[in-house]
Amino acid sequence: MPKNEWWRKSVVYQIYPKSFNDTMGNGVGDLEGIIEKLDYLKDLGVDVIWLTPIYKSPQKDNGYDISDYFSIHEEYGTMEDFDRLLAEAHKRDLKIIMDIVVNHTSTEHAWFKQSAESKDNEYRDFYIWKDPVDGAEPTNWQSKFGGNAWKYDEKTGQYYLHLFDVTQADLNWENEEVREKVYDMMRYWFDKGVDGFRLDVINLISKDQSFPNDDGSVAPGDGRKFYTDGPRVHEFMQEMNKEVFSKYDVLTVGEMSSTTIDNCIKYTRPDRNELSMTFNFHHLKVDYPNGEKWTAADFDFIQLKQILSEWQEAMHEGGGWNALFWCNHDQPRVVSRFGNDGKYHSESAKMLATTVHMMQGTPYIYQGEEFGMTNPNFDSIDEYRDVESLNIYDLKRKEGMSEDELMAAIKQKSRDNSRTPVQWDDSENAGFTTGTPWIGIPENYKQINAKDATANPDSVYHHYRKLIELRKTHDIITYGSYKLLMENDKQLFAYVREHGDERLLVVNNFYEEETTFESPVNVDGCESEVLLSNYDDSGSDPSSVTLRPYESVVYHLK
Ligand code: TEU
Repeated sequence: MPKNEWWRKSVVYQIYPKSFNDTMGNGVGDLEGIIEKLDYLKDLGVDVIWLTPIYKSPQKDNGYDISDYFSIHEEYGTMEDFDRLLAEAHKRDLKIIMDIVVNHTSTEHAWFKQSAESKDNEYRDFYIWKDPVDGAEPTNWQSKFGGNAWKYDEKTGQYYLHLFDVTQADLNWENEEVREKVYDMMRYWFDKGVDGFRLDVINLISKDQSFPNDDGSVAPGDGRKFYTDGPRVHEFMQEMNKEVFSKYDVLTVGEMSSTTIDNCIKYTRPDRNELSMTFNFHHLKVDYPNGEKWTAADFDFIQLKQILSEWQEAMHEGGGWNALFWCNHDQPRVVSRFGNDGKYHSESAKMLATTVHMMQGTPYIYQGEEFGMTNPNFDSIDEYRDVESLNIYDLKRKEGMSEDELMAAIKQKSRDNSRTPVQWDDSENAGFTTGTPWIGIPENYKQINAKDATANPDSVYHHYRKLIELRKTHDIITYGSYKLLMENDKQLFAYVREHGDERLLVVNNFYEEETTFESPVNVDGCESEVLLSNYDDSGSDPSSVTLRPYESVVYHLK
């Protein structure tokens, strides 16, 4: 039975400030814009707000390239604005967690600028510099955004490592001084009163110090096995916990790239003193055929169920804790991805919400998800802004991929799918800005927007409100065990949660065709009630049910 920390019962709302709400008219969201919407978030019922990076940054990767951890990016406002945001949130009993990016900094960060000055600069060892090998890159590792992960520096004749963009240089965690500086920075934000951190790609900080070439067994120059959940990562997490987290009552969620269940149990089991919970992405690769993201493809439903269920069961068993989510700023919109963003928009958005919110863990809602925002379907590369999409476009075109094939993949997979402005209402620019938005706004804002959704009691928004409320009123959602039912069924995602003498039976039809559910769990003699459904007339007897398009029902059995 997990311990009773507050974050186990919380629901987190993710804000991507750039696209949230603009009050200055410059086409980019800002902190004041967040303050303006705090009451909206309070009404939704969430407990915690996660802000993606708002620090000073050249914005090559929308803030994941930080040039100063102690100041606010000027388009978003000032430190005074931040302090006010924190105070206003706390006044409403809403918590705020910051995004901490310490695998890398921007090459504009003062540490990197010093480091690049000369080989004997006192900051040289803050980053990972290597001599050329046979006149070329030190290893064949590939950057996550395409191309080799090492960049040659003319001035000092060495290469630096960048697992992401060339402007995002990896910090050298072997250097104790780096770690101390990072912990100081973390304490600065906690001393200000923030309630937790989301730690960007934190499982990549420990690199294999022999820096070997990748033999290409997964993909040419993949490299991941030499830095993912690396040799000293748990040691570093325990040190960070001891030096920082243990001194505060906070939520810490690690973003874990290509991780394993065993490692995530280690990161989150309370007695190991590392993190509160982890994000993993295995369930969001079910539309990457053979691991390839840049191909337009359908998703594998059986695999989706299998992966989510494996994590549910193993984390429960191992005493770890999951962050639950479909959406974030790096992923396409879920209703367009695994649902139906046309005729069954509302039914499928609600069904998807129920599927993930009834699982064990802490759910995260990404801005706009709560009323079913969709992918924008931009047709031309000129409409995309994301560094990853733009790099990949150049690279794949050079490799000879056809324009049509590539654009189909980008349309489906681009991170910009989730980065279009929040559609607040049906006025010009969806009420996001009075200026020119930094990225286009999908046409459907006239039908899909927060104003209509809050006014309509049958909306996706109100379904999310109910899900949040259920989590607060039923302990079984937080503590119950999980078991997948009918694992090979091609249409139904059904599972059962169990806690004491209570059970929740969660039955979701993932498709447009009707199907029948014959309960494989014995429900004879049980009292059964419908806790939640996306149709208003679902019957309360789960023994044999015909499920309509995207129908989703939660039965409470006692
Ligand atoms: O993302 C890490 C990460 O590996 C991804 O989800 C990434 O977007 C994907 O692999 C690309 O195919 C985090 C942030 O969430 C992301 O926005 C940043 O760009 C990245 O780290 C670098 O800081």
